[in-house]
Amino acid sequence: MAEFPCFAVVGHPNQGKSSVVSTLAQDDHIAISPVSGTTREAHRYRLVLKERVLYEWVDTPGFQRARQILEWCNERARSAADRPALLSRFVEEHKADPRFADDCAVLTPVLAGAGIIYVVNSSQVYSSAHDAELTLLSWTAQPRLALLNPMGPAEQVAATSTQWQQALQQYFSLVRTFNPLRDSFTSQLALIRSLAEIAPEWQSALLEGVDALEHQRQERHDQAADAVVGYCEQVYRFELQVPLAGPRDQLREQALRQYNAELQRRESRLQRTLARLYGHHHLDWEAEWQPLGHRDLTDQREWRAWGLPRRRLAALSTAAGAASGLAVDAAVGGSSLFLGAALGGVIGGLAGNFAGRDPVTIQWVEKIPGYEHWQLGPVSNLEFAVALFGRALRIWYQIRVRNHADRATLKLSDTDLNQWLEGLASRQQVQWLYWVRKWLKRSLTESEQKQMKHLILSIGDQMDSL
Ligand SMILES: Nc1nc2c(ncn2[C@@H]2O[C@H](COP(=O)(O)OP(=O)(O)OP(=O)(O)O)[C@@H](O)[C@H]2O)c(=O)[nH]1
Ligand SMILES: [Mg+2]
Repeated sequence: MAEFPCFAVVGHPNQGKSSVVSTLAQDDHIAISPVSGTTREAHRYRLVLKERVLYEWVDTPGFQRARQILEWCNERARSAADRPALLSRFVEEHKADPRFADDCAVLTPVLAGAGIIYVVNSSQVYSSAHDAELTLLSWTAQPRLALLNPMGPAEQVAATSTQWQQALQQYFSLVRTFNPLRDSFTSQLALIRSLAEIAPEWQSALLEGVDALEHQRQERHDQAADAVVGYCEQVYRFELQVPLAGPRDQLREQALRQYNAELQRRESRLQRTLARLYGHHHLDWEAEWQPLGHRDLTDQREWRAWGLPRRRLAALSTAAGAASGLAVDAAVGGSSLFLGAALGGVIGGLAGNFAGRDPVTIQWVEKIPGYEHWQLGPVSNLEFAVALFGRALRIWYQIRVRNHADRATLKLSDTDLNQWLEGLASRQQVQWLYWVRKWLKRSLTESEQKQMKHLILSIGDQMDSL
């Protein structure tokens, strides 16, 4: 056995094998495609943390001629004990034969000691071709687990599930369902724990790896929360000065454009930072953000959509305003009374406070003769501040829950964001608003930023259960 756990991910072509490897290895460089036969050779991917190899996953091509290999071995085997050696002999004799190139690439790592993860698209029908693959794999006598990857529609998966369970249970002591595109980090760790059950020699290494991954994830969240706090501090306090050189109206427009461009640049930087933190190097940001490039963030019809509904925001803001200092916890303290009172307040009047106000301070500064200019910023409107912050949290959420096998373009929808913000506990919303209001007046102190970060982390924990 290798010094670290090593599992070959095998099966028919186009079953999601590379997807499983990509998610488990947290590597988005691995080729995944709907074209059958994408993986042509076996590739080893190590998950390394702090210079220690936690696991090695071997991505393999799909089986092609399992039945012929089975026949070849059967003609020569005198007893079951001969089978592993016969398989090795088969590979030795056929490794240069192009007809068996894929099958030899599958069997080689297993015969060299790798454990087996057999992946099937459980929405397909079980066939005798699978029989041959399962028999061959059982002959290697390596630890093995079967993964049902529910790739098709739920009705189809349900229709074939009994068939698969009955067939696979004959060859595998453990059968698990795992969707490499969607299943959560917790499910990924559960899968690794299952591997620990079937491979006693690697049990402690596999479980130590799970601990290390959990620790790494907490660190990532921690750094992500720092990045979000740093981003808000920067964009809220950002000031742009545009010197006078033409008619005022034109200059104002030009200044707004520059200001928007700067905000978008900073948001893109935040996306990249967060993506890198979670090991994503190929997120399709360009395509995703292209349409937003044309949006004018200072057009209220646009940015209002990203925050909380106005009435809700007004009520929460009142609640947050009435809470003072650290008493915000005590004041809100899980009781809905306080919030209820706020909600029952003069909502219309409060909402009027937001209406028609510019999202940022825009002023004509002409104190020094000959140096007149427009100054934009800092952010002065609560709705706009919430919108910017909400977008940052939503970007974090999407990266945080994204599996490395998922290559779809990231999409941020305003309904999603609204629903998600509304889904937070009222207490969290009030606390959040409390800090945003404060932030609009001045920079947060170091200790206030820590409290803000703490709140962001608790919002993040809620995200995982959404
Ligand atoms: N909807 C859905 N699609 C999936 C799932 N798993 C994989 N796919 C898609 O299925 C296709 C094949 O996935 P791969 O991971 O490349 O499959 P493979 O078994 O490595 O394929 P070969 O290398 O060609 O043998 C890709 O388009 C994946 O995005 C899943 O759980 N759900
Ligand atoms: Mg593949």
